[in-house]
Amino acid sequence: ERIPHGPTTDRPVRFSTLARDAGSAARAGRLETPHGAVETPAFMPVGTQGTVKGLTPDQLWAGGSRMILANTYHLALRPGEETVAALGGLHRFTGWDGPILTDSGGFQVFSLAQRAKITDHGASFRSHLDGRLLELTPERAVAIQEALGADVAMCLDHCPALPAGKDAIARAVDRTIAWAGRCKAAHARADQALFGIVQGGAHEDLRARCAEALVALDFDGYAVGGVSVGESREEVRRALAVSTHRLPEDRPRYLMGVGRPQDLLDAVATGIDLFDCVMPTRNGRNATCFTDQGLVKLRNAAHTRDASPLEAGCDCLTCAKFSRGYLRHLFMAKEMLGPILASIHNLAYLHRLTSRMREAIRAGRFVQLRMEVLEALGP
Ligand code: PRF
Ligand code: ZN
Repeated sequence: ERIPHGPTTDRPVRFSTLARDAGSAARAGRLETPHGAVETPAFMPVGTQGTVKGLTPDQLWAGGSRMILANTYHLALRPGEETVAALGGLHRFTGWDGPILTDSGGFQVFSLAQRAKITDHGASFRSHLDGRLLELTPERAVAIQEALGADVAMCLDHCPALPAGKDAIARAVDRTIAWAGRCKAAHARADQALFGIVQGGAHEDLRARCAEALVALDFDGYAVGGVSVGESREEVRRALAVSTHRLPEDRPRYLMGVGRPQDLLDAVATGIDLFDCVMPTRNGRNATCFTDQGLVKLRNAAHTRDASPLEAGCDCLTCAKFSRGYLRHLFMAKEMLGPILASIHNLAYLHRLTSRMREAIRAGRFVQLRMEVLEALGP
């Protein structure tokens, strides 16, 4: 029998806290996986189809990425998890031999699939690619993720579409808890971690109930889901605080699908360690770039003859070599290098932000850093 909250040394991923902030719940830590270690807080770029759009693994690494995310839903539909397994698993297949996390597919079923139907058994839906009728159960989500072979797999969860009444969110919480138990029972891969996902919307009692039930199941780490799906910033903050507060200190905490710089600062203050989001790469493809002064839109005519870099002091490839005027030209001429260079900068920006947070936590000045950066960024 397993000892609840036992030492993390016998786990496929190990988490240790290196420093704690005095003025908030922020912590700096280290996540060790079978494919290397990650300093936390850390941001994971999204490689939905087994590629972070437009960037090679070498470019990702050079820009500061240390762990990436891939999607069970997309890879199970195409090329199929058996094909990925036959080609050596996700690390060999993608050429990224650092840590990888796979999302379970539940969230994508609801956002992408057609006519998704959910029962206690699982989710059934039609593929958004060819209309095939498919079913994703907790057992199937685990089997696909075991075949893909990421370092971290996620439980199948139910993130209800908003707006939803409290009773609907309560039912989604019950289902998420039951599915987490089935995922845990089905999961057998010793070199892969399994994280539970806390749902419960903006309701403190539901978040608390979900977190407590998942903690009793003793996962390798915990995610906060159902956040940033259309709620107010205040609701996000409250949902986060109650969720993280109930999660064990000695396990990693991951906030799913959140990537705005302001939100990262808020979430780290509540004790979150990991993030993922399509925002840096999606914004990059849209000529929208993060800077400490807020978003810069590269298509703006003001940049036509601007010889300065996207962001002064940024050490990314884009800012080292190219002017705003050149970047604007690439977007106006629809050249593929534009989205690539903008994505490189946006990822480097978020990695630098997490690196500044790690340093500030270690130096006991996280609260000060958060205030300074939020003030410059604006709301
Ligand atoms: N559940 C899962 N993946 C997710 C989410 C969730 O709630 C979110 C919500 N922000 C993003 N990705 N499984
Ligand atoms: Zn840059």
